[in-house]
Parts: sequence; C-alpha cells; structure tokens
Amino acid sequence: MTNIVRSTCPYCGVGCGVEAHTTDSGSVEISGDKRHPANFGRLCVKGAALGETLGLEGRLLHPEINGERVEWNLALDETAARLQAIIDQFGPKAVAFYASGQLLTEDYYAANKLMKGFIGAGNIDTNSRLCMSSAVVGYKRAFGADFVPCSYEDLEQTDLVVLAGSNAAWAHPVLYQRLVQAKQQRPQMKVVVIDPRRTATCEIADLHLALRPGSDAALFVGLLNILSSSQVDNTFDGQTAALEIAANWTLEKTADFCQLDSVDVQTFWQWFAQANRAMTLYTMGINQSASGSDKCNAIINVHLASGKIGRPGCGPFSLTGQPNAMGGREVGGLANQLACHMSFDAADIARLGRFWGSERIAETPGLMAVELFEAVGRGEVKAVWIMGTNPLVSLPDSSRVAQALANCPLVIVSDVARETDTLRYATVKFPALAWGEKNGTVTNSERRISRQRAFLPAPGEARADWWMVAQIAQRLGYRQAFNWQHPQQIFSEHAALSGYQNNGTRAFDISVLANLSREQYDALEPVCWPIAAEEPSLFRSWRPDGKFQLVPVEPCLPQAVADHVYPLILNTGRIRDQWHTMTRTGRVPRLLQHITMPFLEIHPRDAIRYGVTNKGLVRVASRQGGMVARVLVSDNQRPGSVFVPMHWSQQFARRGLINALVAGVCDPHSGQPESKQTAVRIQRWQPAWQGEIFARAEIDFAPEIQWWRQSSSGVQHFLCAADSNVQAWVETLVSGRGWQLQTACGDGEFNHFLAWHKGELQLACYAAKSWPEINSVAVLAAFQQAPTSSAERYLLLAGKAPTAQEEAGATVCSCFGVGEKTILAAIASGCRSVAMLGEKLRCGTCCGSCIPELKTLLK
Ligand SMILES: Nc1nc2c(c(=O)[nH]1)N[C@H]1C(S)=C(S)[C@@H](COP(=O)(O)OP(=O)(O)OC[C@H]3O[C@@H](n4cnc5c(=O)[nH]c(N)nc54)[C@H](O)[C@@H]3O)O[C@H]1N2
Ligand SMILES: Nc1nc2c(c(=O)[nH]1)N[C@H]1C(S)=C(S)[C@@H](COP(=O)(O)OP(=O)(O)OC[C@H]3O[C@@H](n4cnc5c(=O)[nH]c(N)nc54)[C@H](O)[C@@H]3O)O[C@H]1N2
Ligand code: SF4
Ligand SMILES: [Mo]
Repeated sequence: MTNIVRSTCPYCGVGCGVEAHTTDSGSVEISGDKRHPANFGRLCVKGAALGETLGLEGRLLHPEINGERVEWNLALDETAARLQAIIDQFGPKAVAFYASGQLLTEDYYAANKLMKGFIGAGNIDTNSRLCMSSAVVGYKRAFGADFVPCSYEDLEQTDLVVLAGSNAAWAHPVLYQRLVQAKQQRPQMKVVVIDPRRTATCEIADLHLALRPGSDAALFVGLLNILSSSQVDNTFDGQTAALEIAANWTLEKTADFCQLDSVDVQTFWQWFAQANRAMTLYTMGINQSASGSDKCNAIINVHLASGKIGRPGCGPFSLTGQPNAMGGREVGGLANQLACHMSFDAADIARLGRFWGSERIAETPGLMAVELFEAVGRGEVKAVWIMGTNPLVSLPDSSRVAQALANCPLVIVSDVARETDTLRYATVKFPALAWGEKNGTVTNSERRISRQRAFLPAPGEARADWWMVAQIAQRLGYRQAFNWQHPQQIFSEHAALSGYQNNGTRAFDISVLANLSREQYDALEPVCWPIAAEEPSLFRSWRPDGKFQLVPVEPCLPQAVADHVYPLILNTGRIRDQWHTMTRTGRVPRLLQHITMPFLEIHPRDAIRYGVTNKGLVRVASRQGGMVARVLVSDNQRPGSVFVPMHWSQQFARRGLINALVAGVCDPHSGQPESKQTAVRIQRWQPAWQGEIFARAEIDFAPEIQWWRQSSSGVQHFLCAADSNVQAWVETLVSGRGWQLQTACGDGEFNHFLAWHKGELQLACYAAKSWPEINSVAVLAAFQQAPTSSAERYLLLAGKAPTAQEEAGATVCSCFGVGEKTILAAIASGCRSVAMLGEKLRCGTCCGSCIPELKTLLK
C-alpha cells in the first residue's frame, strides 16, 4: 500500500509543494504536488532528488559533549548549566543564538522567544542576515513594514519583468519556468536581466544589462529621474530629496557609471516608464552589498513613483532564498526585530512582555551575524548556539570565524549532518530531525504559509529543533512558557501573538489561525497572509495616511576596489544542482555530476592576460585568504570580474572555501555583508600531476595534495592535484597493507596505479600532467566486480572500460541523467533543436533548467 503525505520542499524560497509516496516496504518517492499554488506539480532537479537524500548515512543521530556520546538528559542538563553559569557571571549578552531560514516557523519562534523574551538579550541573529536583511530594511523604510507586495501570479499579469541580481533559472527554477511559460503565452511581455554575468536566466531576456559590479543603484536612480518628469503624481515623504539626487543621474552619467551602452540604458528606462505594469525581482546581486539597503530602496522608489505597486502585475518583489526566510522575518528572528513584526520601542516591548508573561524582554537590538562572530572572537560572547546553518562555510572571512569558534568556551551546534565544517568546533552537538521527519510550517517568497509534514519516523535520538530549545528553556527555569508538546501549540501561540493588540498596526496578522485544532493544523492548506484581506487594499491600509517613503539614494560603488595587486573583482553565488554548503545535495551523486569541483569563470581576454587556460588550475587569493579552482574560460563573464561558486566546504575540498577570501564589509543599515564583490588576484597553477583517485575506504591525503570529493558514500572518489611525487605517495599509502601494486607510467606523462588485495580492487589512482580522461563508471564498477582477465585489468589500469561501455560525460540534464557526450553524439547524428534532443534523450523535458546548456551545445 502507498501512503501519500503532502509537504513542502526544504530548499529554496519558491516553496514548492511535494508529495511523498511511501510504501510498506519503506521506499519513498517524491513528486510535485499538483494542488500546491507555488508550483502546480513542478519540481526542479534538487526537489526531484529529495528522495535520494533521505538515507541515514552521514546523519548525526545522538547528542555529544566534547566528542563523547551522552544521554539526552545529561546533554541538556549539562548545556543548560553551562549557559546558566555564563549568564550568571557575565550577563545575558554573553550568550547568543545563530539560527537559520531553514528552521521551521515553530523552531524559530521558540528560539526567538527564549533569547529575547527570557534570557533577555537581543542576541539572536540568523543566516538571513547574509541573505535578505537589506531587503527587509528596504521594505521597512519605504512602507513602514516588512511587507512583500507581490505574488507569483503577478508574473502572468505583467508587461515587464526586471530581474536584478537574480539567477532565477538556477536559484528559483520553478518560478523561472513559470516566467518562461508566461512569456511563451504573452511574447509581448518583456524581460530585462541586470547581472554582470550572462547567466542561464538571460536565456529569455529581451535585454541583458551586464553592468559594472555593484553599480545597480544608478540604473534605478536615473530611472527615477526619468519618471519624475512624467509620472510622479503622488506626494511621498522624502520625495524632494530623492528627486534632487536623481536629477544628477542623466543618461550619460548613468551609462558611464554602470559601464553600459547608453542605448541599452535608455531602452530599459523607456520600457519601464511605458509599461503599464512592471515587476522587479531582486535577490543576492542587489542585497549582498555594502549599500544593499539603498539599492533595494532605489528599486522600490521607481515602483512607488510610477504607481507600479499595489495592483496586479506590479511591484518590487524581493525573492527569499531559503525555504523559511520569510517565516524567520515573521517570528522576528533577526537581532533588530521583536516577534511578529514588533520593534524595540517601549510599547512593543511592554506588549510582548504582557503576552509572554515575562519581565525580561530584551530592550535593545542584539548583535548582527558578522559582528556577533566578531564579539565571539573578542571573548565578549562566551556561548553561541548555532542551529541549522554552517557559518564556517557561509560567513565571510572564514578563518576569522574559525578562530572565534576555536576560542569560544561553549559552542552548541544543532545539525542533521554528522560532519560539517562548523561541527568541528562544537562543544555540544544536538542531533536534529531532518526534512521528512520534522513537522511544522514554512512561509515562501509570496508570504504563503505551507505545512512541512513528517512522513518518516525520527531516527536514532534525533529531535525537533523546537524541542531542544524548549528543553533548555525549561532547565533555565522557564517551564511555564515553554511547556509545548506539539508544534501546533507553538503555531497557535505565534498566530495569537500576531493579532495581539494589533488593530491593523502590524502587517503580519494570522490570528485567524490561532484556534486551529490539531487536526485542522495537520490539514492546513497553503495560505498567503494577510489572511482574509484583499491584498492591494491592505497594502494601502497599514499606512492610513497613505504616506510612503521615497528614500533618497546616492549611488555608490562597492567597498571592494580592484588595484594592481588584486586586479580582479570576485563574484560568488550558486550553481544549479547544489544547495549551499552541500551537506545534503553533496551526498547525491547525480547532483555532483553537473559541476564536479569549484570553478573560476573568467573572460577570454583576462584568461590570456593572466596566463590561465580552460580546465587548468588556478590559485585565487584576496587580502583575507586563498583557494584553488579550475578555470572556466567564458565570454559570459565581464572582463575584470571572475565568478566562483559558494558551495564547497572542507568536507568536499581541501581548499575550496570561497568565503576564506570574502572580507565581510557590511551595509551600515542592514548588517548584510558584501559577498558579491572582493578584490582578488589569480595565479595559474600547473601542478606536477593531477588526476583521479578511487579507494574502497577513507584515505589519508598528504597535506600538499589538493583534493575534491566526488562521492561521499560507497567508493571514495576524488579529483586530485599536487606538486609532490605521486608514486612516492601511493607507495606509502599501500605499504604495510600487503596490497599488490600494478603500475603503468609513460615517460613522466602519466602514472597509473591499481592496488589489489586478495583479488579485490582497493585503490585506483590515475595521475597525469593534465586531467586524464578516465572512464569513472568503469572504474567504480571494478570495485563492485573485479575484472578477471589480465587484458581487462590492463584496460582498467589505462582507465578505460573493459567493453565498449560508453561514458556519458558531465551530466547536463540531472533529471534524466543525460551527459554531455551523449548529447553531442545525438546532435552529430542529426538532432537540431532542444525539442528533438528531448524527444530522443528526454533531456530538458522535466524541470527545464538544462535548456540553456542544451542550446549552447547545439550552437
Ligand atoms: N541551486 C540553488 N538554488 C538556491 C540556493 C542554492 O544554494 N542553490 N540558495 C537559495 C538562497 S538561500 C538564495 S539567497 C537564493 C539566491 O539566488 P540568487 O540571488 O539568484 O543567486 P546568486 O547566484 O547568489 O546570485 C545571483 C546573481 O547575482 C549576480 N551579481 C553579482 N554581482 C552583481 C551586481 O553587482 N549586480 C547585479 N545586478 N547582479 C550581481 C551574480 O552574477 C549572480 O548571477 O538562491 C536560493 N536557491
Ligand atoms: N560568498 C558567499 N557567501 C554566502 C552567500 C553567497 O552568495 N556568497 N550566500 C549567503 C546566503 S544568501 C545564505 S542563505 C547562506 C547559507 O549558508 P548556510 O545556512 O550556512 O548553508 P547550509 O548548507 O544551508 O547550512 C544549513 C545547515 O543546517 C543543517 N540542517 C539542515 N536541515 C536542518 C534542520 O532541520 N535542523 C537543523 N538544526 N539543521 C539542519 C545542514 O546540515 C547544514 O549544516 O550563505 C551565505 N553565504
Ligand atoms: S524550485 Fe525551490 S522549492 Fe521548488 S523544487 Fe526546486 S528547490 Fe524546491
Ligand atoms: Mo540565502
């Protein structure tokens, strides 16, 4: 019998509905939920691969203190006692929580309540600080509330979509496909992409503005100037000052500042001014900037000034990144907010105190992510509880974060994975329930609250994040306030607080959901807040005077400046098939096959200038630190700027951490770091050898060997490179184990090794001057079933398949596992279009996110 549980995808902020089909035998299949209004059944590659992330291998399943497994009770008693001792001796501000937009609303509410309501300090911040805190500042300054005035269905009703600093094709794939469809249906709808890189998102762009990194504000301030002469019909607070600045941003000045063709700038301005309805979708290319808040307001300003807001098909739409980034904003998970859209003014503090029954409500905002870890480093914060985020990888200036945590007396980490870069520094490890096991709600980009429901039993001793918080709170003496047995009770409390003495003063009000029974909570259908209100009219209603703010914005360039020592600007971001620090997607082999190691994308002209070649290795360094990547020469890149993905941690590469280079300069209003611009230099690295290594069990790499993990279960598979002697290293590895070594070497050009033990393959190492062409499928197969004839063994030693087993090449279509070589062969045999390829190989027919690459291959 199959049991179907409806839930929500745990990855991006699109918030797609999924169905988990479980059978009695325990197998689980994930498919899209056709009834969910965020996706109507569609899933992207990551969502479709969720079923492959459910295994327990690599999971943290038991609490630990100082590396020793302990009983939950002891772990909780001990942790609470240590927290209490620190609070007693140094005060509540010596304790901090660092939470995540991937927690459920119920988890988040609990953590925020404990820290701000009962420990009594503002020190709870979240990884959303690195993500959309600038967007929050933008909305609050403009509207007086953190309200996203758009929905996905606006995309079907608009005339112009501007994507600013968003690679939605890879980062919000299902939403992007919706946009693709909308454009197919109404080709007259225009799409403008603003991004220094040409990305997969540009595939549907009528205009791509490949502007100078960090110069976006000028485009919108200049646009405001154009609008002011024709369209500004309303009086806004701040209007005079905003327009005064804008008046300086003529077409010439703007084009010059942004290093764009003035014809292109003018086209964009005209399209925006003339469109009856327009939307701007913006994400990290805007937010992750030392002037990100101002950029957000520059965008909101043009929508306000032209009246393209508060009606269908209009509005400034900040897309949230994480599945519950919006939920975090609702519960007040950022250090400078209180719960349910309340702020640190006396009336709100008093109101919250009444509702929670506490006299200890934090009276001032707490530390924001980057400064929080700086305070840890200075020893001012002595205990930090990290939940659902991996700051060693994702915060800027990683070596400083590592130093801070290494010296912090109490580091509590709640995670689902057993090994992460952050867990290395944990004093206390709490095993959390993962997706599929946990139960609660999340809110997506369009403010739609959906249920995540459990369809798997809790494994080992893993527990819900809210439960851990409640248990610690009870041990700190707050039993009454944290006496929940079920997430529904927390949700009810949160919903009630949202309406508590609200009277229309706070935009976030879901109090109609406060009295749901457990059955009703379990059956809750996806619902957008504000509930029971007409959205456009509501948008007007929380500023009863109708006054919105035009924030005066003076465009400026990034803090990072290229100079003769660090002449290139490093841009960082996402790739299609990986999620953040890869703790989940990195374990799915097919998701690692699209892009196998960190790359540095560079313009051909710069490649020549700096002497690097496609697929060669390169050392990248900033004033903060360095990493190693593989070169990808591409004219999608702007000259002067390079791109490296953010995902690789020390679990997946020896030196792949891009945040080792990022400085962590922050926006003064939002505290959001400038993760998109860092001045770097690059240096070609021609190692003595590079190659691939396969091993039956974990192996120790000599410290001078760079490695990039290709699989994290079963046979260990790595790409490697080093300047040292490969033969000497392999010999030490094999020595003393009684393995027989089979070697082949060709004149210093290549060195291949196979190590056998009792007829079983133990190790295969293929090293060469440049990347060897290895049939990894055949090599992996040889670990399952060793070749028997000596001819086959020689073929294996050559890295070839025993029979004419063809290799598919890098996976282009992850949904159906179709490789580049297969696609090229199909093109050679007559497939002339994406449709023909789809018919023959199925590639591109599921989520569609590989279509841009298929087109490139066709070209
Ligand atoms: N596959 C995948 N999808 C994800 C995630 C993931 O890890 N993997 N993470 C999710 C999360 S949390 C987030 S926040 C979102 C992020 O979603 P996005 O913001 O779309 O993703 P990024 O790749 O970080 O950056 C977007 C683009 O900003 C561009 N950019 C860099 N500098 C500038 C600039 O100065 N101006 C402009 N206009 N553009 C610039 C980059 O070239 C890049 O193409 O993705 C979500 N979705
Ligand atoms: N250079 C650069 N840096 C960036 C960015 C960039 O574009 N460039 N983007 C930034 C942005 S937008 C973001 S959102 C961050 C993301 O960065 P992180 O939040 O650090 O990345 P994740 O890998 O998602 O970390 C989530 C952690 O929580 C664990 N986990 C998963 N599910 C659960 C759960 O249910 N409970 C608990 N307790 N743990 C769980 C995972 O195993 C993982 O260790 O990175 C930021 N850093
Ligand atoms: S688009 Fe986002 S929410 Fe939807 S399936 Fe993909 S990762 Fe999940
Ligand atoms: Mo994010």
